Amino acid sequence: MAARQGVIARYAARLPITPATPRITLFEGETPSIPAPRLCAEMGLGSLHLKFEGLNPTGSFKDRGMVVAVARALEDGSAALVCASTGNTSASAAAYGARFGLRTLVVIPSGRISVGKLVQAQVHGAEILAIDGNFDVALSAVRSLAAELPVTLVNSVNPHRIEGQKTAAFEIVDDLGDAPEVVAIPVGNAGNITAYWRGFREYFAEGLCSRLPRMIGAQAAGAAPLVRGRPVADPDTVATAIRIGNPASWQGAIDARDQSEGAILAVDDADILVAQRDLAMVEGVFCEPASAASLAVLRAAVRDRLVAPGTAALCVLTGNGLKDLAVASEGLRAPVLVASDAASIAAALGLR
Ligand code: AN7
Repeated sequence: MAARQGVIARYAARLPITPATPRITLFEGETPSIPAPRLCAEMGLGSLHLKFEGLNPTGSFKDRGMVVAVARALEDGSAALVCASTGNTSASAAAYGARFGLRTLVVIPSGRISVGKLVQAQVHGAEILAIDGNFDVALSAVRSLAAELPVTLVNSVNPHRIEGQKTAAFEIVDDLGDAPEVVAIPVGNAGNITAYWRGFREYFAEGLCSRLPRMIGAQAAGAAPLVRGRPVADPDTVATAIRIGNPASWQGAIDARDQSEGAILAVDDADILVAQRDLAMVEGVFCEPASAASLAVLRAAVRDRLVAPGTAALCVLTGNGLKDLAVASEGLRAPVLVASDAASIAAALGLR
């Protein structure tokens, strides 16, 4: 295995960088596609891998696109990064801003991002404002702000974000030897499904994979504008990362769905939470609720026969489970208090 390089150095020839673009990195990307044999058997699939993006430096896939956006911002002499966020974009922007010397300005929907993500942005020194409105309102506000001021918008409407994120598709093919037949992926603002589809198409066009995957997108039932075919004014879901009612990359998601002969389906919060727990209990991988929507949608697609037995499938797990402990801890039993001697511990465990 070659030494870690990070997204820009590893895929420089396939990214929108110039000789003057600084080759920055926090060693993002190069995340594993982890085999999930027990969930694979449960669904009767041919293979199942989990692309665990929670292992990126700030714990989500956002770092792949952020490094490219920040490198270009530095090249352009920008003074600051600005974003709206459901949490992960702001955590990533704050880390890269801190490391590479740019102010980071964040607008979040008040009370609706996980504490872990908010604290990440805070510890990295971002300047954070909360609005009494949802992500869609916050994004609209920062788009207007960035149009008027010499700051760089680092939401996925920044095309360099999508370019960086497409490298996850390259890695899947590089690691597995070909594209999966089906890729299940959560969809919020729809930048990531757009990026994966672009990445697979670029590799396919160069003959680096023999097939294109069908893209199966997952939206939370209470925040499913792409499934309903119109924006949702008041999106709601336990998966706060994808609590988005009017995705910026709407057309990108529709193109990925239609060109790949895939689907975008709604999954209930209850099914998302069961999927999160199953991934942790059965495969040893702890992802955040939005990420678990990919397993929930794959299960639904298998059940509804959209995905046939024997298929080679992959779920994109976009963020780390440690991001949102409040949701994950609901319904868990507290540790039993015992005396500190071995006999008491053994007795409490039923070992004698
Ligand atoms: C864990 O951080 O929109 O469809 O502001 O954090 O590309 O938006 C996060 C989105 C999936 C959806 N999984 O990806 C933000 C933000 C996780 C996420 C998505 C997000 P897109």
